[in-house]
Amino acid sequence: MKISSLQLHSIAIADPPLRSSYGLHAPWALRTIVELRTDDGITGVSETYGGDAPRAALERAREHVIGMDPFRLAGFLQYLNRGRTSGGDRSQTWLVPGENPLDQNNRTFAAVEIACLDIIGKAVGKPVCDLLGGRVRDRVPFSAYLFYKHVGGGGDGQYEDRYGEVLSAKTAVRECRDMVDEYGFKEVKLKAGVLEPAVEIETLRELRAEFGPRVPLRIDPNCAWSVDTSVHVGESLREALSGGGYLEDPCPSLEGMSEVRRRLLENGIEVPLASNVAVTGFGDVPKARDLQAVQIVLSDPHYWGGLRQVQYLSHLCEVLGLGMSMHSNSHLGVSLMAMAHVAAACPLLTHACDTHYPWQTEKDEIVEGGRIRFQEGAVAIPDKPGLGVELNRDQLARGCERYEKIPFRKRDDEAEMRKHVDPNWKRVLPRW
Ligand code: GKR
Ligand code: MG
Repeated sequence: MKISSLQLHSIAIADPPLRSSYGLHAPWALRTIVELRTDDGITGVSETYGGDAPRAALERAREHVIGMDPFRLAGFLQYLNRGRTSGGDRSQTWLVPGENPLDQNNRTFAAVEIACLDIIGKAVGKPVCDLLGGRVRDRVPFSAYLFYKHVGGGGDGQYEDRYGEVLSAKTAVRECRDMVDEYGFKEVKLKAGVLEPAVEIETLRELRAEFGPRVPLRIDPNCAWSVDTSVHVGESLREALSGGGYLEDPCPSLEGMSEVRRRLLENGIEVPLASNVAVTGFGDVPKARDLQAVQIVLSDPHYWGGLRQVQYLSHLCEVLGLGMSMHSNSHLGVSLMAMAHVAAACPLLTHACDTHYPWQTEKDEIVEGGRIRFQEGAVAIPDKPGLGVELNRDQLARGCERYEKIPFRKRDDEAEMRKHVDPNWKRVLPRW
């Protein structure tokens, strides 16, 4: 079997004005849908970061991908990394996920690997998770991912603004209630680093009061806090984060997080620290462990180099005595299914995975049959071969049309913040 065609579909999907310490989400999020076809007529798909740079990197790989046997993937990673020197800052401290050029090979490989696994699954009649050694769970738990936001549903103004403005503790609790009632999530994450720490502390406490100790909470300011502020927040949230919660990337650098952890432990506070900003590759994991900077590593097939790499990461975390969960970015159903398949096949998955999926809408979904359903906060692994999804051609074409109409080709939350909220806004770390 050989790959005979590679098609790239750049799409735009409506995204509400969500806030984070990176800035503001643009009205459209960009994604690339990768479609591979084999000489015997099997098609495989994947979804990855959007815009010019990821597409150009996939274009550069075309020469190697065409003619490649989809079963022979290891050589492709070698090919991408030929002549590459290690080093450089691959963290997501300063660049939003998907924008660090040093990580592009992993992202390119992941996009091709996932589409190849979809092909292989269809060829042998097995779901992708069962190609990865087999599932250890049939249903993959995801968490409610709360954002502070401005009014608006994103896109061209024709999208429903389901949650309205959320810039206070009270409105965040309302947002959470709505999401939990609709999707049945059993864990909750708050994207923080947006409002004064006192308001974000209040938000977590109110969430705890509303949902009780059986719903673990996590808070992620994407490095917006100094070490002192992180320690203060950790102390203030001792109770709210107990019982399976965590503090995610409170401040920049592994060294900073190590100090936060040490000072919290000295005060008898056990809250674990998680990271997707400082730990983005295998080389970071032993250091994070040795410094006791990170107790939970956030995987993500899109930039850790695909599904198998996430499985290796799960194993490594287990060996090193760390926990593992999964990071996300704005995405549609193809990504959701790739995340679900690999999470189903990871023996170690200590916390529900993140997902931005509730922030996107049926109107933009490109998989046949509409949006993937959550049952009790989990995605069930379908019995179909491969990823278990097919592309809806009309919806895909609409996504491509939207992409052609919009004026930007990369995610730039800082620029959006300056355009819509504060003309002088800059990403300052730590902000508080
Ligand atoms: O969507 O604004 C966002 C998030 O801040 C996202 O880009 C982060 O990568 O979800 C992410 C995280 O956990 O850091
Ligand atoms: Mg994070």
